[in-house]
Amino acid sequence: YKNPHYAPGRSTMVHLFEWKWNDIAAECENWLGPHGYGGIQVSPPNENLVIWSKRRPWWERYQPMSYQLTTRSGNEQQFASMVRRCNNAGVRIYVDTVINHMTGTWSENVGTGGNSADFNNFHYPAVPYGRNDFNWPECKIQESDYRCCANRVRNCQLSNLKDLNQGTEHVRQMIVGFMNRFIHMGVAGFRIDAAKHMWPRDLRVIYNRLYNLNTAHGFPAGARPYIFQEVIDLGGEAVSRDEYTPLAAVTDFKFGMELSRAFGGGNQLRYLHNWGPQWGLLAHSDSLVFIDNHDNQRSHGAGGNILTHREPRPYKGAIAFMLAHPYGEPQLMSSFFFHNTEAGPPMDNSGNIISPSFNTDNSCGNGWVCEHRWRQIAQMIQFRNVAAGTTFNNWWDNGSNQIAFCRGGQGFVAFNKDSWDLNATLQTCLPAGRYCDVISGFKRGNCCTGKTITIGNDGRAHISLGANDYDMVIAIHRGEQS
Ligand code: LM2
Ligand code: CA
Repeated sequence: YKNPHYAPGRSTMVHLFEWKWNDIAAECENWLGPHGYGGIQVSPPNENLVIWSKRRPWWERYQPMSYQLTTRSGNEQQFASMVRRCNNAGVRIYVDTVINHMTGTWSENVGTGGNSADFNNFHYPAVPYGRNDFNWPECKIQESDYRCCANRVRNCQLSNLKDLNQGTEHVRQMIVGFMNRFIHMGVAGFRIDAAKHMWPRDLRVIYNRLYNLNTAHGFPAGARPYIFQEVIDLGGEAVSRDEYTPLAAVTDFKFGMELSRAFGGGNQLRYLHNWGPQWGLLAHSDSLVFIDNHDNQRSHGAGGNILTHREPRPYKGAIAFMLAHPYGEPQLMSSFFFHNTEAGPPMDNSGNIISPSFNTDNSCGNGWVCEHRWRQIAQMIQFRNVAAGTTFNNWWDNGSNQIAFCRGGQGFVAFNKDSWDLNATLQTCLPAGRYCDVISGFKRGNCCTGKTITIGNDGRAHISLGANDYDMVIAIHRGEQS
């Protein structure tokens, strides 16, 4: 369950938060496929409660009404067509799977597929679920439970959402059936929402009943789905991430917290020389890593001081470090702009999501940030793909915030977060030649629109990275030589 099964030569998953299925299919063909992306995390595809009383917040999608596949992102047929088109473009789909709970109690009770529920009686006829499928008697998770009481974290309600009992056979069957429909349609795996709030022993039963990935969609015979479990563990809680790593991969929230601290200014970059498990991060093969996610970029979930698109310079630095460094299975966030942390995606007056538009410089419009299209981010995907399987070597630092490292003869990066220029001749692991920096520009024909870096016969290169340069990074690799 720890292999994302990316197509050969690809890496990195992007979370296209609240995108519509048809738009994702087009994005696979037009952008993600051609730029070497490995996969996409999509928003929950199953019917959710429509919450007009809060002006259709993004979080209504974490309130399941049924397992019918009708949401603001599209219907089942559009979902299936997206999976087919993305797989054809070499890009895998991973489903955000909300199986810990059903909707909370609201004054409104109609879902995106037209179904409704009788909250007081725990009755969700469109699944169907009834009273016996939920943990009973009802209790609500209190802040103090996280320190003391694993039992309550698993069996009480998270944010008042009706808590399913995954220990019962009926609930297991409904969840397994729901997930297997996706595997049949050709998805490559799942994000398990709120995994911390479910018992590992129940999740194990569910995972073991899943089909192998569909060979008709290009997966090897016998491949198990990639599963990454959302467990927020910054230490000191009754539930630990270590209970989940024996099952499948786990989201590592320390990763983004530490890199945000380093690139945001709270810690010196030179300390990153031993980045990885020595920083208290998960073992490489267990971890799904990211800088920000849809929760913490708006202070939900783990919250905290996390870099996002709102602070583009340090954010691009942190992302470049994540993608250049071999540690972890990286995920990118692709956002919509918001002022209010509850606000849903760009929508019209009827609540329909408005598609992104695309500008001639490849950026997005209509309220979409599209971090995955930023040149400095998209071109680092190719860096990661070219450097795949190589070692981490030639670490250099100046004793504070200027650092550099090389990737086994394939790529080299340097960062300058100091308030003075970096001007140094550094040893790289690359063959002699002229390389085009993929951060400051791109290669057009034989010409480089950004900085060109020349590596001599001794493997050394003069690196200059001004304190006031537009970006704090230089990255070169063997795929962009001139
Ligand atoms: C997650 N991971 O474990 C998601 O990443 C996170 O986005 C979800 O919370 C959460 N679990 C449940 O799936 C979000 C959001 C909450 C929101 C819930 C449910 O962060 O604020 O709770 O989705 O929509 C909302 C209200 C809350 C209310 C609750 C129940 O904010 O005040 O509780 O709905 O109706 C009374
Ligand atoms: Ca639970």
